[in-house]
This record gives sequence, structure tokens and C-alpha cells, in this order.
Amino acid sequence: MFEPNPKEPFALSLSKGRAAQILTQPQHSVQHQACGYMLRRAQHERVSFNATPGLERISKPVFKHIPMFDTTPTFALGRYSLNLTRPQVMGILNITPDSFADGARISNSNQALEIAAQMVADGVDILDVGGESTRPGAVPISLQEELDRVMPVIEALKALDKPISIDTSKAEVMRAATRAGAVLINDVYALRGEGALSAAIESGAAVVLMHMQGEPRDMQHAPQYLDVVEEVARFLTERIFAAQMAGLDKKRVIVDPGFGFGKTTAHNMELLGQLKRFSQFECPVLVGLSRKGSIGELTQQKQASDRVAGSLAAHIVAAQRGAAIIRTHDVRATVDALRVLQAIPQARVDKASVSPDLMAMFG
Ligand code: 9MG
Repeated sequence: MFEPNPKEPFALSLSKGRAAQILTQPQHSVQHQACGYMLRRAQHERVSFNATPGLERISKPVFKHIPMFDTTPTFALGRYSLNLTRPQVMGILNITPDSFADGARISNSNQALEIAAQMVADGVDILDVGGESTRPGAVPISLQEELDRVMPVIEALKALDKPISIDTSKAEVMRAATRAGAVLINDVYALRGEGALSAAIESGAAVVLMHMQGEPRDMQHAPQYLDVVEEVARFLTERIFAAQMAGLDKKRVIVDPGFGFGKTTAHNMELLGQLKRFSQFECPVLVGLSRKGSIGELTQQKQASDRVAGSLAAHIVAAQRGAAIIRTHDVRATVDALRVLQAIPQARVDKASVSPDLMAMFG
């Protein structure tokens, strides 16, 4: 009989001998008990099996025989499920007919469908549809204008059978878009707008809670922080708490430090350098640096379309530091770069994040 010792650190109860016993007796009931125990401890101690190299060696051969103990980390998006063993790519579809600055100029749903279909062919995982620019200096548009831009596009994109995200901060747009099939609400105001929290909760969709200092209109005038990482983390803690208090399951939350939203290049680089801090929320972390001003500043590229290489470098660093979702204009290039990263064994595992006990035992 397998008897876990609850006082021991996670999985130490599974001595090497015990683990060997389990592995050589795949149908034995001890295996089921051990798996159940390991899963409960994993949930309790919030350790990811797939991010824990020592455990992988023991847990994978055991678990592969037992479908009910599938340990693949996933994130539910309506009827879709994101596989978080690799960074997911979110393709940007800005339906902002007056501007080339945010990638392709998309002015109608046929055009949007064509561009999105190419993104799908290139390996995109999520399509992010936005009708209101959130670029520095952008001015808000009316509710009707936003609905007129995004709704026909969402209807058209359903043909592609990919998770659709609605980039909006307006409660009415959230409602209409999710009713039409969007499964993710990407709100740069982190559901602080009037009615946004309840609209998001009622929709059943997952949400991106993003940090922003100020508002797009003036956010880049003079961003200031004493400690940008801690201030952004505190804001996200508060927004997760507010969402949970209002009834939103944390399993539906994605967090985002909000690169470029009320931040200088130095702030953005500090956040990128310490991105692991945001893994502590135990929510997938979304990173969006695609073609942003900081990339332009660092690479001295004035044209947004000349910032692809700089954006890729930043996004690969983000993926190495735990980003689960990369938001980009350049899907093909990003998918390719991430594939190279993923081919490196354990490229995304930081050994320092594994407890010394586990490293000593399995390392
Ligand atoms: C809409 N939008 C523009 N930049 C973004 C970013 O970095 N993150 C998220 N979530 N949305 C963004």
C-alpha cells in the first residue's frame, strides 16, 4: 500500500524504490494512488509537473498509461483548449481603417478573413480582433463605431474555427462579441470600465487583465514608477482579487504586464528582465511587444514594419522567461522562432525555480 507522508516536501514520499515499483507495475493500483497523490500535492503546492524536470522522468511514464491523469497544462477558451507546453501565438487583427501603423490596414471583413486565414496557415493559436486603437495618443471611438468595425469581422472569422479574442474595454462590445463566438476578452483596462467586470463574468469567456498607467491618450507623457515590477505586480494582484470577489474563476484569467502602456523603454526592459515575477500569479502570462515604440527605440527603426527582428528577440526572451502567449503582428516569423526555442531541451525550464529537494532527488 502506498502511503504518502504529508509532512514531506512534494513527491519525496515517492522514494526512488517506490517509483521504480510503480514504473514496473503499470497496472498496479499503487500507481493510481501515487498519481492521485502526486496530482493533489501538485495542485496544493502549485508545482507544474511539466516544468519540473525530475518529476517528468517519473510522472510521464506513469501518467501516459492513465488518460484520466493527463497532466498536460492547458487553458480553456470556450470549446477550445490551449496547450501551454509551448508558447501560444496570438495574431493581431486591428480593424482600424484610418491607420497603417498597427500592421495591415484592415477595413472590411473579407480583408480580415484573408489576413486571418494566412495567420492560421502560419500557425496562429488565437485571433485578437480590435476596433479601437490603444496606441499612445489614440482617442476613443464611439460604441457604435467599435461594434460596426468588429462584429462583421468576428462573424466572418468563425469560418476559421480558431479561438477569437475581442480586444475591447467596453462592456457592450464584450457582450456582443462573446455572444457572436469570441472566447477571450482582451481588456487593456483590466475590466475597470463601467460594467466591464460583470459583462466579462456573465459572458463565460476568459479574460486578459493588463496593466496600464494612465490612458492611451496620455500614457506615454511621463510614466513614473518607484519600482515598476512591484507596482505592476501589485496592480495585477488587485485586479485578480477584484475579479475573483465579483465571481470570476481565476482559471479564466490571463495576466499581462502591459508593455508600452504608460512605460518607458527602461521600464519595459525591466519588466521583460523580471518577467518570471508574473508567473507567481499562476495564470498564463501574455506578452505583447510587437513593433512597439521601445523596440523601435532600441533598434533605431522608425517604421513599425522594420521592427520585426527586434520584436522577435524580445518575444523569445519573454518565452524563455515564462510567457505563455505572445501577441504579435508577425505570426509566421514568431511561430518559426518559437519552434527553434522549443527544440532546445528544457529551454523554458529555469532550474532555479525547482526546489533544491527535488533537484537533489531527481536532478
Ligand atoms: C490591444 N493591445 C495592444 N498591445 C497589447 C498588449 O501588449 N497586451 C494586450 N493584452 N493587449 C494589447
